[in-house]
Amino acid sequence: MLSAERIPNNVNLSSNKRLQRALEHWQPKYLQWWHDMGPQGFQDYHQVYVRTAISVDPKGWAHFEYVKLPDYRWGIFLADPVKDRTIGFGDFFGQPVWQEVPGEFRNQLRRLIVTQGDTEPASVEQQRWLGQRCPSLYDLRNLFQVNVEEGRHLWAMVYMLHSHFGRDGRDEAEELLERQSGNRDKPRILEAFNEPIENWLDFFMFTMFTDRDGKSQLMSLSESSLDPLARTTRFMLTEEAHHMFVGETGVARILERTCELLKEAGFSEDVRALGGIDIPTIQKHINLWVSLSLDLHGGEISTNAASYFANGLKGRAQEDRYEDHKVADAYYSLDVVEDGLVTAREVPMRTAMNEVLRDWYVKDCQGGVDRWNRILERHGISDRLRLPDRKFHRGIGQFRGLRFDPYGQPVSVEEWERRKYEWLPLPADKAYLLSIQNEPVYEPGKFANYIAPPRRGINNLPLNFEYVRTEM
Ligand code: BYC
Repeated sequence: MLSAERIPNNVNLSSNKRLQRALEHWQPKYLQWWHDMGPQGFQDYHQVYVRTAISVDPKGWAHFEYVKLPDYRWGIFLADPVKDRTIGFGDFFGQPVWQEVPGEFRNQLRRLIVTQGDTEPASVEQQRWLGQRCPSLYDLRNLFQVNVEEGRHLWAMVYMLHSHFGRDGRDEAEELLERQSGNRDKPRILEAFNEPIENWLDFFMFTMFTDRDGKSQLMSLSESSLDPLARTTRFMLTEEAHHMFVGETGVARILERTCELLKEAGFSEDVRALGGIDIPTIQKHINLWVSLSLDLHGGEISTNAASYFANGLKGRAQEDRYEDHKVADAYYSLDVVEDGLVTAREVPMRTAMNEVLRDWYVKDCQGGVDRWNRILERHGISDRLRLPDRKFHRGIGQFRGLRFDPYGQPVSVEEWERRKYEWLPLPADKAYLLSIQNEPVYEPGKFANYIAPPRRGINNLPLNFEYVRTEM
């Protein structure tokens, strides 16, 4: 039987026989998936100092211990209920929230939950080889922390499917383990989750920008009228914060080291000659991961988004900050492409909800880039990093297939072909990054040459703590 000790939870698992039966069937398949598609080379003989959520109060979810990865206790948690919560937006504004899925919204809700759920195992698959190129034990431990929590986020969505969607939900839960990132025949649903993450600059950019889409999507789902979905995503957000910390500080530490190397070389040397990562390469990776993550917000004009909002399924981030929660007759001024030209057009706000969330996302990303630029400024370096324009390198929405430079200026096919590798990582950039990451750094307290140590260790432990140790 599945015990609360094995699966920490606050959903009364021990008295819910139906959920237990569904999970008993699914869990062995999950563990097999984790073994085959999870961190490669660290399943059998390594102990990792990770945080396990054992309850939703701050003490319980920040519980640290050494764990063998396959023995991690993936739990199921909903944030505490809000008393007398009512629907916060859309056509049913003000009515009591739902504890069960209304029949008429079953398909839409299932689709949202499956799309969210699909990203979680996808990211673990994308990152599964990184441990073998890690810049330090501290970073290795952070990678695994992110991985086990993405695994737990999958559990959170599977809990929703098993508890609220019957047979269909159980089938969907199995399919979440069958699609595979980058697989030509059964790929992951959203495009960014099929991109390879081969090096640690990609990983830090992914956790900075793609996990931040996780944040914006989870914030909007945490407004949902389906209360169990709102509560489960609210708790997921607490874990998401650490993932973005890993991304933002990871890039910050690379930048810090790049600045030091530049200074050592009297600002004249190509930083690659000193084994560092040059600023243009960092900018190209920003351009790549931001454009992929902008796509994750869906089309600018979307009847799906309008319907999610109208039906109260998916709101805006921080819905209570808005005055008008029905948004029945508001308009949004959007850049559209007409006859090959970009022009502003007013569209019904409900159809522009993906763009409204994208606005929130871009602003949140900008804050992080500003903090990176302060590092350059502090070192007296005049280069600045920037977010690419929203039209650049888009694969979804109106700008899909059109060509714009990172400043948002249209460019011809010839110019794009000639200059795209000024803006996006070139195969040779990838080869360079792999070359400096070939040798993993497994010695406690040591860091690869291209990255500065962090300011402090995990859970107030020193930097030379053995965050990942080999089992005797
Ligand atoms: N790639 O009306 P449209 C995270 C499809 S990340 C491929 O424009 P909609 C995490 C769309 O499905 C957050 N296809 O879009 C981060 C539709 O298909 P159909 C994940 C795409 O539906 C790091 C068609 O294009 N959570 O948690 O308004 C590590 C037209 O759709 C893409 C969610 O996404 C794409 N990028 O919005 C781990 C929340 N974009 O109907 C985890 C749930 C769109 O023609 N998902 N399409 O077959 C949603 O809210 C919505 O599905 C989307 C799309 C925002 C993704």
